[in-house]
Amino acid sequence: MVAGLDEKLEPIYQDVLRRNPGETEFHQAVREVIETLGPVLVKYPEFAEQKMIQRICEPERQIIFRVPWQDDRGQIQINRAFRVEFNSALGPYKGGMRFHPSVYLGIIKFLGFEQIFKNALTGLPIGGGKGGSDFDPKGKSDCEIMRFCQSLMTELYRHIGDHTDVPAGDIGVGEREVGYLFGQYKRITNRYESGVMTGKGLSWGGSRARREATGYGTIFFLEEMLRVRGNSLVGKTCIVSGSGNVAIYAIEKAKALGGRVIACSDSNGVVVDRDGIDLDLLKQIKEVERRRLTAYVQEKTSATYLENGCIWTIPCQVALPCATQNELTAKDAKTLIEQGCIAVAEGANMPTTPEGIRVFQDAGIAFGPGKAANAGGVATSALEMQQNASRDSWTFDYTEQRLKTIMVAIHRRCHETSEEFGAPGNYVVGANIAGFLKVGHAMSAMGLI
Ligand code: NDP
Ligand code: 2IT
Repeated sequence: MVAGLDEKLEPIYQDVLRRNPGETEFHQAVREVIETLGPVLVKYPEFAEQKMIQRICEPERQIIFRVPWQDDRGQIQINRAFRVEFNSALGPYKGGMRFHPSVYLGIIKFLGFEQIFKNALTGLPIGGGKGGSDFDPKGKSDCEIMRFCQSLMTELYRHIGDHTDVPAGDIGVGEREVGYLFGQYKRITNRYESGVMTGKGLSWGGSRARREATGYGTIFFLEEMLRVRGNSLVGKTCIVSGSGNVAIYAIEKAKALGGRVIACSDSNGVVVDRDGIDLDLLKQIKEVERRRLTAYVQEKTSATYLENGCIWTIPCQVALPCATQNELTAKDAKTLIEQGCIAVAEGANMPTTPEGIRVFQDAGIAFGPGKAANAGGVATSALEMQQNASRDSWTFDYTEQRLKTIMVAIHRRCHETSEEFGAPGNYVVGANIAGFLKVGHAMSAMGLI
């Protein structure tokens, strides 16, 4: 018996454990959602009869395939790739592709599961899915990346489509990889089907503000959490983990709204710049030169590098985990609070451990869970699909304004739902229940699917 689950929910969770052995991240994501659904079954007993939670925990379809490719030395390499098409009640499966050596089925299923609720919260017509591969892009040449992407798409193309499943980027997959994937799709199918992938380049069907969207959206959500507490970002010291797509644009918007961002990181270490992170330099190193963060301290004397350091030991008022899952533990949460942290918004997916979340919530600090706070990326992907469907292209300002409106609405929906279900200000409860209700009602209307 696991503590914290009531008698109706416990067997559902035990069944998920039994049916999906070894997939610890998936178990964690499911548990975090199920834990909050007790009051939903009281208010909507039909969901229990319809076995709605059990149905949502089982992916509609899971695809696992071999990706053979040749490296620059002519050696044959074999990777494994996944696409988990989790739920299409609200629209085509939608979610990114992750290339990282840690990828296995349990990671893709946790991400796909989170994506169902996140996408529902956006209010846009997108279902939930996720994919990826255990391919490690680090140290690979451009040609190797291209050959790998082409081989992967040679299998994946038959499973996706603008009304079926629409992949995008995630860790290790950005505009370059989306380009190689989309190019191969177009070549195999002989169709310029723009809406089959998002995160495309601006000259070939991409949306303005998509690159910025996840990071910007996280800061818009943070601002709303601070606003309802009579506070703002102005003058706040912020730290951001990671230095990839989400981290860079979270830093950009936090600075634009008056925050002082003094630290960021990668998987090898932490940079602290007492003058504030130099965004032009960071973009040059990460987006243009694709180098490690150590290059930053070689250029800036105001910066120090903590090799293998933990970013959460740096005193701040706002913490923004934007790297990866389970990167912020209960110990880190306690350190942050002791040193004055008042707000946390998750740019990454599931970066805070369940124990860490409990520490934040017990201390009453503003905590924005990833499925709400980082929904701006996928929301802007849905706006990219809209532009593709109407063969249109919007301005940056208009697209950013749409993104902001969506993030404010997500915050409001989570806040109102947390109050309605007896946990005011608990955005974990609000996000899980609001997302679940939207998907549950749609599935219910469509019969036994
Ligand atoms: P990127 O590949 O652009 O950047 C990832 C960053 O996180 C890098 O700095 C990387 O460091 C660091 N990182 C990755 N894995 C680890 C690890 N195991 N330990 C420590 N650091 C790590 O990815 P994104 O910025 O796109 O994604 C970051 C997070 O945001 C992920 O959780 C992703 O799922 C989530 N997300 C992304 C969205 C998007 O639109 N891109 C949308 C919503 C959520 P290093 O270079 O050393 O590996
Ligand atoms: O986790 C996420 O929401 C993403 N990686 C973005 C997905 C998308 O389809 O834009």
